[in-house]
Amino acid sequence: MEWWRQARFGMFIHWGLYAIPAGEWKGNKGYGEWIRDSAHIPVGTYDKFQPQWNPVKFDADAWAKMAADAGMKYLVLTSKHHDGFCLFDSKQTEWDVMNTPFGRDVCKELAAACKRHGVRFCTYHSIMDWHHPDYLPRRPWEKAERSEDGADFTRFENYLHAQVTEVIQNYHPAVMWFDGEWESTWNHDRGLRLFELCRSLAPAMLVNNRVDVHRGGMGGFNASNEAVGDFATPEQEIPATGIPGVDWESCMTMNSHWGWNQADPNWKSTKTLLHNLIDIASKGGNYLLNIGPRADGTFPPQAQERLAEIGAWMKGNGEAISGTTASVFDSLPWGRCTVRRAGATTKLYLHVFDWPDDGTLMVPGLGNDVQKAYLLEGPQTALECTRNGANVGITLPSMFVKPTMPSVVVLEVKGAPVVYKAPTITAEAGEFVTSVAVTVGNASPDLAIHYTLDGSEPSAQSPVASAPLTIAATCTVKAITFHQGKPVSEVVARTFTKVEPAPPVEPVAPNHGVRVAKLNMVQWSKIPDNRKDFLVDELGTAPQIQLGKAPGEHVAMQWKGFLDVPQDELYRFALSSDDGSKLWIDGQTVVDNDGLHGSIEKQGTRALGKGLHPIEVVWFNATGGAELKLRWALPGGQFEEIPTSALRY
Ligand code: FHN
Repeated sequence: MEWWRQARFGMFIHWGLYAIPAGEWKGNKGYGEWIRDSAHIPVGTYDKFQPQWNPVKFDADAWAKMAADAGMKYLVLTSKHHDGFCLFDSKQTEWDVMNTPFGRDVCKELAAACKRHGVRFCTYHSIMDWHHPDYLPRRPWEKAERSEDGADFTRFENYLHAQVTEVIQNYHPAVMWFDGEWESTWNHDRGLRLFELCRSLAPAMLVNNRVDVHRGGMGGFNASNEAVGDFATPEQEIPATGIPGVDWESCMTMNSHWGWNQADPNWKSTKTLLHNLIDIASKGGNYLLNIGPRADGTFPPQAQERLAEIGAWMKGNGEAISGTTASVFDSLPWGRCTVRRAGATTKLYLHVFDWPDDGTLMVPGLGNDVQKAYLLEGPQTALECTRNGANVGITLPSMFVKPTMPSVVVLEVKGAPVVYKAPTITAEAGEFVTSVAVTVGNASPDLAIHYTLDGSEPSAQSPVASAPLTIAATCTVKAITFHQGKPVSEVVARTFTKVEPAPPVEPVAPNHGVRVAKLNMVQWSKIPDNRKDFLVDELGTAPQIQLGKAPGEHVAMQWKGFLDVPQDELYRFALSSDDGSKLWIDGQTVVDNDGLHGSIEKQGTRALGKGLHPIEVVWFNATGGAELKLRWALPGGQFEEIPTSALRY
């Protein structure tokens, strides 16, 4: 991952037959790379684009150079998008770029050009395939024309593996960027097999999390611990914060379309694109910025113009992006921060979006003394710094006109950054039956955190937080940050409450397992309260609360029985599903993961007495992926599936 983390910035390229109609079909000009599905173009009609494919102006070196000059360290090309058309020479199909008047291997030429220009070549490969006869499901509007009869998804999976093998072995991409994983036929097991194929063929090659089914929608972060993939993939959005220890990349368009649309006027300004790049880097992520080349093989002029302007900014400021790590500040009113450890020194790159009217840039809560301060671009003239309590003010050069593009001020400090932040008080839950482990922490190692457990205000004389605390009686933890003997944050507080476990019930429940029923879920977007009115069919019993094979679409299920709780404790429950699901224990809602959504996990807790407690789970799937997983954990324990031995009916 190291090269990828250092890169911070890559080029996405969506190119294929869809560039020929350029977004227009029968007078509608709003299409992109989805045109065959969105415009209901029959596959036979769409096939007619193949003999028209002849991008005579395609120049791989020009593309790779534009990426390199813009400061992009890697380039992700669609080897195959959802229409199934391959931009590489595939022995598995004639539906590829070699069977066109162009007759040249785009992936091969671009991979070679990227190597010449120091850009890592990567490939986007769609799992969903609207052309291969064995891919299921069909587009709903073409089921009559393209019967599903004879379609064999396992045969398609073998085709997919064969093509991914071709791409890896012939073009050696640094990243396999999968997509199109959201339909009902793709699942975790298939994702795992594809992930393991990639790992077996190219152990050092990265694979994104869309090889699996847990990215949880456009937010792109894994919503389940079983998910595979090397990085998360938020799309068309930048997460509010980064997540320490989690690698992620935001992919975004330059206008409103991924594939070329000649009528799309919504080109983002270069200032916006730079703000996105800086914002993402300040949160520890990568920015994958998309180009949709035209049918003749050229980049749209608007894209070329923005790439050049980004490149000009990166020429003077790229040091503040490539190779940096996330900001040490929670937020900065005037811009963002990226960080670089350089031996005994740390460089804080302050990206100024809003040039302060009074010419003083205020850096909140910086504990380090500033060794040097200067503007990164230009002569690096020293800037004056003055400390004002916990803050540092930097006197900026007076400007006749405020800069429109971001400016970067560099602060060099000795050692690790020391940022005054309030302590964090974390625990698995705010309630407990016997005890709970509480961690009082902070980001900067140079700071001391003093705390009290009796509700009094912490002071320099209060104990210093080091190891996790074991709380066994209801109490309020209060904590404050000190630096060199002085308080440098506000006091934070959190109360932990000892609770009585819910009493067990005494049913006649001699059997292990649960009862299962089918519910009538027509048009559900969420689980109805009066769910017993929707009971359709008692299906008998099951050993655990889980889905059978290929549960399909437009379906709802209910599992009911008793949970056999081994000891008085506060239990944690994790319920992951696509679409909605809910967990009740003792008739109380413990996890609400309801609604129409991709595979996401929600958690809840309940204090339970040793013995039997009524348990009920309801799940439904409208369309697309189908998934349900219920797990539980004791305090401090790992989540695991609820065994049959703990279920009774
Ligand atoms: O359906 C695709 C879309 O065409 C495009 O490829 C984006 C970019 O990652 N991904 C999917 C939409 O989430």
